[in-house]
Amino acid sequence: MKLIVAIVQDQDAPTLIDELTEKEYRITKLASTGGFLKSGNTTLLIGVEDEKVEEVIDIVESTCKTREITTSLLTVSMPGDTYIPYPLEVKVGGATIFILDVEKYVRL
Ligand code: 2BA
Repeated sequence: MKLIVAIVQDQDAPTLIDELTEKEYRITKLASTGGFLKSGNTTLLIGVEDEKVEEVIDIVESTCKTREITTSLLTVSMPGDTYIPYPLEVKVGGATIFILDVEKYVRL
């Protein structure tokens, strides 16, 4: 068994969860925050049999879109605490996926 950890954009999460639930996958949704943009994203934990991993990746790929995001990061430019915002273009991927081996799975 594998644990798929998928970090996706909030906008894509509802459709992805619907698609996976419809195919009878079990999911846990976590509200997460990206370290770089410091804005919200969604992390899904999906426990699956080994042979289902590719199907889940395909569903994530077909549901989650890459987007260009313009954000404004604040930087301290002067010793006098002056903050200057500057625009930053970032391409946020459709999904970041980690696949981990599960040693044991218990549902009581
Ligand atoms: P964030 O950390 O908010 O990153 C958003 C996007 O900013 C990233 O998109 C990437 O394009 C850019 N970025 C991130 N760190 C950067 C850096 N140090 N320098 C320059 N640009 C940087 P994605 O790579 O598609 O990542 C989307 C979200 O997935 C991330 O949000 C983070 O929450 C998660 N993530 C990505 N890679 C990860 C990893 N290796 N470990 C843990 N979480 C990861």
